[in-house]
Amino acid sequence: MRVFAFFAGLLVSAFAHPASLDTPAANTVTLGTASLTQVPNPNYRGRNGPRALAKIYRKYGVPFPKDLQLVITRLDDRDNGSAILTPQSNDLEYLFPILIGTPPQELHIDIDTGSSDLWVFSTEMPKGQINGQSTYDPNKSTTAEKMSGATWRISYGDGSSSSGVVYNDVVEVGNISFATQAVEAAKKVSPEFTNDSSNDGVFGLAFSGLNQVRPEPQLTFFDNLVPNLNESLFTVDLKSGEPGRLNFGYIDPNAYSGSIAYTPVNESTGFWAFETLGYTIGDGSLREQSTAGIADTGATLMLLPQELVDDYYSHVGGARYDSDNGGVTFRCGATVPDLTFHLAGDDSTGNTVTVPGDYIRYGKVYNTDGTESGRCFGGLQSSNGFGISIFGDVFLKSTFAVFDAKEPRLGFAEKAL
Ligand SMILES: *[C@@H]1O[C@H](CO)[C@@H](O)[C@H](O)[C@H]1NC(C)=O
Ligand SMILES: *[C@@H]1O[C@H](CO)[C@@H](O)[C@H](O)[C@H]1NC(C)=O
Ligand SMILES: *[C@@H]1O[C@H](CO)[C@@H](O)[C@H](O)[C@H]1NC(C)=O
Ligand SMILES: *[C@@H]1O[C@H](CO)[C@@H](O)[C@H](O)[C@H]1NC(C)=O
Ligand SMILES: *[C@@H]1O[C@H](CO)[C@@H](O)[C@H](O)[C@H]1NC(C)=O
Ligand SMILES: CC(=O)N[C@H]1CO[C@H](CO)[C@@H](O)[C@@H]1O
Repeated sequence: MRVFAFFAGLLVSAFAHPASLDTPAANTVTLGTASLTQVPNPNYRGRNGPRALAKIYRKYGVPFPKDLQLVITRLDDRDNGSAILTPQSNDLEYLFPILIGTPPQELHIDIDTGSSDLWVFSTEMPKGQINGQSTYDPNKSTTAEKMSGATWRISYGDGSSSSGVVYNDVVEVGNISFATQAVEAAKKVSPEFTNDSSNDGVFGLAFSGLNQVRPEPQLTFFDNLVPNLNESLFTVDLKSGEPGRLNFGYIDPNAYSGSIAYTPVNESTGFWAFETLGYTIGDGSLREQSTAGIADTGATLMLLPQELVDDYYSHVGGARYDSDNGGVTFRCGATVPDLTFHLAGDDSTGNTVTVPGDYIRYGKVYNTDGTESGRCFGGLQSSNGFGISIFGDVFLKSTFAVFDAKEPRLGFAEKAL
């Protein structure tokens, strides 16, 4: 049995309001809702397609194909984890600030709808694994309580893992807080987290069934909040080149235009799994081909079935699988069509999400000697080996997304201009 006292544990600011100053005045928020705006990641080293792809393989426990392994080894040898790429304009990365403990300690984390653990860099870790990240220090929080006997471990596809112990502590996210949230303090993180010097942890927002705390799995921050949220949902509004926003408990009418089209979610795997019915490339005709996928803010790219990937890139001049980079690349100057997904759950024809071609022109790739190649890595790659498609940030930046835990269902709408 869980030891949480859901209601007793909840501290809700009486007049919580969105943190951002550019919020329209009409957007008045009451008890049981919260809003959090991203902040820029100052240490972002620029887009790296092969590394972004490798990160998704690691996360889903899928072994690297040989080409990808070779390119990652080559990149590690060459740039030694240090800056080499010059970030392109419009190529910025953002993180969410969260507060843990009393007095509050601020950490900058990735929100991840593809996992269910809230884990952070901590003072339990050896110094050598910390590389500029902020750490959670339970000794400096008067409300931290170690959860006796509880441990966690997350294993990745390359054989590495992160693991640690668990504290119950106050967690505040955008003016809403929960007093006894399970905060998973790392004792050890895998090297790619150490290398990512400004990301202090991961904030899981998939279903709690995937939580990795043992012996007793813990609830996500969102599941802890649900009894006291005005509506049992959160919305994700990621943007390209500007800060995105995460809202709990309400749908901001100013954040989208038109209507929200809902599609059912199968939560049995613990993921926000849904299905698309077909797709359209540019202004072509509808191809009816259903695709089962996961809405995952913690994955940068979009991974789809090989046939769809091949079909799509047959419309991009010079696109080809590029063994030197472990994925599809094309000339950066090529015309890249939009890709529109048609979704289940609504008989109206308006139930679509369009990913702009520009988002599929993900980032420059380099020759093996480090010089510019003039080619770009595709934001769309094959999901071979995954068994399911991954609708990552390339997709989610294209839409206003509602993660509704009640049905459960996902809603998509056009972003407000
Ligand atoms: C990597 O770079 C750091 C400093 O930039 C240096 O101290 C270290 O020795 C290098 N490691 C390798 C394996 O080249
Ligand atoms: C907290 O303080 C105690 C006593 O100084 C120390 O043994 C322990 O390692 C500290 N824990 C952390 C997480 O820093
Ligand atoms: C992290 O950086 C180090 C050097 O700083 C490098 O040797 C290592 O391979 C990198 N690891 C990952 C997973 O990026
Ligand atoms: C609370 O939810 C109801 C629908 O369940 C909605 O009508 C109302 O506007 C919501 N209030 C706020 C403050 O979002
Ligand atoms: C939900 O997913 C599970 C596991 O993949 C599958 O067995 C089940 O049939 C699915 N349910 C529906 C209604 O699609
Ligand atoms: C009312 C309230 O608690 N406002 C706070 C909301 O959060 C921001 C930063 O996250 C604070 O600056 C506000 O004071």
